[in-house]
Amino acid sequence: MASDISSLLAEDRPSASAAKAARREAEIAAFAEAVLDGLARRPRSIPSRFLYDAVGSTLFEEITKLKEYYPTRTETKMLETFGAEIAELAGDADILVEFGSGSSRKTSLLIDALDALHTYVPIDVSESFLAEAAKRLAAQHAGLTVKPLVGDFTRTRTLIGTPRGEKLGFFSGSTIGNLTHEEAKAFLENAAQLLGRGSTFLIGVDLKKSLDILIPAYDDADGVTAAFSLNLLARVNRELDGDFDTTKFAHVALYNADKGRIEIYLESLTDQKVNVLGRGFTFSKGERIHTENSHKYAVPEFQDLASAAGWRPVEAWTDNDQLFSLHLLRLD
Ligand code: SAH
Ligand code: AVI
Repeated sequence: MASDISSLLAEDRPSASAAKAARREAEIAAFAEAVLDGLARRPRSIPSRFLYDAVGSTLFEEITKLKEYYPTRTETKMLETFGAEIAELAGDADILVEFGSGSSRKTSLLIDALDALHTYVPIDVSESFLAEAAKRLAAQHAGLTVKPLVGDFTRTRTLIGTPRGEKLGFFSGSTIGNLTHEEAKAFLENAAQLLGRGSTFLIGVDLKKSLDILIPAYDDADGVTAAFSLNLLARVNRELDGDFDTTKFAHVALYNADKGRIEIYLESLTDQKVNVLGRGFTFSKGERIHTENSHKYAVPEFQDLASAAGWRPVEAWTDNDQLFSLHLLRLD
């Protein structure tokens, strides 16, 4: 990203296409640095935010519809059930700021429940997907001002163009689980700066559970999650002049009980050499690239993390099957 965050509202100005091109160039440079560094280090790893280009965002939407992937339908049902209670506790919030908004589909439930709301600020790194979702939300909710911001939510330092007002933050889908505990704490501290004193923050957090449920959610029978992971290598080929043969890597999802997280890897199926931006990388059969973590939390464990970052836990809801949790936090 050229700066921490950019407003898609700039699209209305004549310099819009130049700003968009600059953002794209900066994002490709960041991707190149992450891939070249990540493939050179041991163990090899590439940060999960690069999974979300236009193709990756579309594949993630497919994941949310899988029978094995319980988080989206569970959280949606919880927002339907507890929406009024959440709105009551969020008080007079008139600005909703969503981190990693994706399709914003669940957000409509929250928007409908919040009477005083006039502005919605979705933040996402996946630019074209964000622009489409913002347009759809504005069309669905008459009178709501939608101000999309494109960028990395771990590096967002200001909410440019956002009016003053009482803010409710929203971080859905357990995307906070894609951050390590240290990264999640730093994210929550930064969000406190962005949202300000008196604000509330609603966070969807996946619960620890049996591996019979957890593993298929990250390794589905139809191979949609595998396609989502492998798109990272296809993205390297598209954007960084790479020559990965995606049929020679396999998606691997395993649970690390010590760290309480699903870990996702791309594993080389053979000895091979791959080129990226003119640099060669050799892979032995079985060698892996770590592409994602998805941390799972018990309710008190997440409340402790939030408290350590300066947020006061106000309420936590879980579904009847104890699959997922919603946390409401306040910044006093
Ligand atoms: N909240 C939605 C989408 C979850 S998928 C839901 O619950 O269904 C995760 C979303 O976060 C994607 O849209 C992805 O593009 C975005 N994302 C991931 N890492 C990001 C980062 N570091 N900065 C900004 N957006 C990020
Ligand atoms: C976006 N995030 C919360 C998803 C998760 O469950 O960790 C990403 C995902 N990766 C594979 N499947 C889903």
